[in-house]
Amino acid sequence: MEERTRILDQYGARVYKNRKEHVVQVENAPSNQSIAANSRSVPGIMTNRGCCYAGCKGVVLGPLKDVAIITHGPIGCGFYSWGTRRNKATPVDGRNFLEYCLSTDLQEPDIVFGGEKKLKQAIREAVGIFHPKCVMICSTCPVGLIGDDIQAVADWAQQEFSIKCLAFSCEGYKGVSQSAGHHIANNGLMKYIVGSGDAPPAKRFSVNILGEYNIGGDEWEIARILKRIGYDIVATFTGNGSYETMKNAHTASLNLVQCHRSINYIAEMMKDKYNIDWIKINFIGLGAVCKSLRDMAKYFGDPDLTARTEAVIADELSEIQDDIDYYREKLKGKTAGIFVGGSRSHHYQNLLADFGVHTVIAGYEFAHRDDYEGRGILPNIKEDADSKNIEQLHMQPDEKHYRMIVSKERFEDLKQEIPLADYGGMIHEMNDGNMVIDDFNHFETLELLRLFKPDFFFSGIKDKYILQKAGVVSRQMHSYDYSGPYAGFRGAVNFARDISMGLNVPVWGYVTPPWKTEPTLTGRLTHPEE
Ligand code: CFM
Ligand code: HCA
Repeated sequence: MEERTRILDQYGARVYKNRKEHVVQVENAPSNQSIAANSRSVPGIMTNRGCCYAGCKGVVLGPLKDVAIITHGPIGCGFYSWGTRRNKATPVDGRNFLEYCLSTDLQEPDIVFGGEKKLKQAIREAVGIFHPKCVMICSTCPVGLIGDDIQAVADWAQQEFSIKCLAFSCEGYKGVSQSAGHHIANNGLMKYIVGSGDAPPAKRFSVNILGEYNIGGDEWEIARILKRIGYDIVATFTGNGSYETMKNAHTASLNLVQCHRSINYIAEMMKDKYNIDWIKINFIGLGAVCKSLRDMAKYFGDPDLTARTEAVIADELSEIQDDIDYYREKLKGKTAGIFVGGSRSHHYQNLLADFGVHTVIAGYEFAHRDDYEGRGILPNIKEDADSKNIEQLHMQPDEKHYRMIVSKERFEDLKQEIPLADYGGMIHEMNDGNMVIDDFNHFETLELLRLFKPDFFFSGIKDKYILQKAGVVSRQMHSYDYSGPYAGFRGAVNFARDISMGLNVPVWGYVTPPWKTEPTLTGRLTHPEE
């Protein structure tokens, strides 16, 4: 395949050997091609990946609005994870801890003499000021290197203040990316929080939303739709979520998995421990939302619920039909590239397709092979030293709360119809000639622009401005720049409006770059003897 060869041929032998496994060009779609993923980046390459702490504190735990999360480490890590992800939350009793960034601000003497004292002091202050019911400690790199016993400090805090205190050893260097941090966070929530509440079983049509982080308000829009149909949302992991609601997550009847990458561990563990099924849903894209709602209705198999689902879908679609037609006219036939962390590059292809935009290049920063190739590949994935480093929990059925929601036979029947405990991955849905790149880097990004000339390139802050300078419409698909929600019905219209604005705005025509009118360097040509 031409474009793949043209990119890879520019690498030296060693880098070529590594990268060729991570770069795939789709042939014979729907394709079963395999791809290398979740392995170490090539040293020295400008990867877009983040770290384990980012995945644990920044992504999974950070959105919990009633938990005082203390970043144990030098101040930079806490500061960088303060509000940048745009995960929003509705205050509880007028308070919302997301506004704050708590950190021990370790200094050199603490690195030399140990940081436990400072951590205890930070917890004392946090408890004194905020009176949280739950405190979480998240370690950054130096803490693991100096060996502070954060678990012992958490145990001390539980006794001292009669609160829940959890310690997460999510030092940045653990694993190969954010992904390790997701797993560590999932383990902690499952071990110490889920199931610790004593609420009675939730109503019949009750769900947890897993892997939805309320970026730009997505969860609010999803909850609006689900509530209209008549669902009860017990807990969301973790967008607009809370310690208080997560404690009773075991009472829900079904788990909905939006971001498979960051939360599949909890979905699986809740199945083993409580027998709660999970289905893969996608609330990004109109077709995807409708399909997800219908799949949920099939799971419950209740005629009234099914009728309400259809009525809400019809009503919501009719409300936005004019906008959809308008933006489709403006966008159809355009092409896009999308490179985000571990799930959106797939989800957003559905939304783009709703408006006639074809995704021609896509990839993830840190997804695993199952996110690309589907869960069928799981038995073939070999564990390496980096993945073995992260604890794998095995749950036993809970004596009190393990319950039958659908019979085994019905489960098997449903499995034929809806994505029950299954995810098909991204590659299968891409077309011939499309390129899929794992752990994409700066050089490859520029090559992709040159070779595919997409109208849109959706990625993150690390390359937003080089894309713009290259004259390509870029939108951050992590934070939605300053916009959102993009989920659900109304979110789809916001998305179409934003990207159509990017394409049709005349503003660039009014700007003359300075280098067009004045030289960036001035000099004088002289003869050496002068
Ligand atoms: Fe899941 Fe996410 Fe993503 Fe992710 Fe992320 Fe994010 Fe993302 Mo940024 S949890 S994998 S670790 S959908 S923070 S809300 S946008 S890279 S594609
Ligand atoms: C993270 C968070 C991030 C970064 C976004 C970006 C987010 O991975 O640490 O690089 O633009 O969504 O905020 O993915």
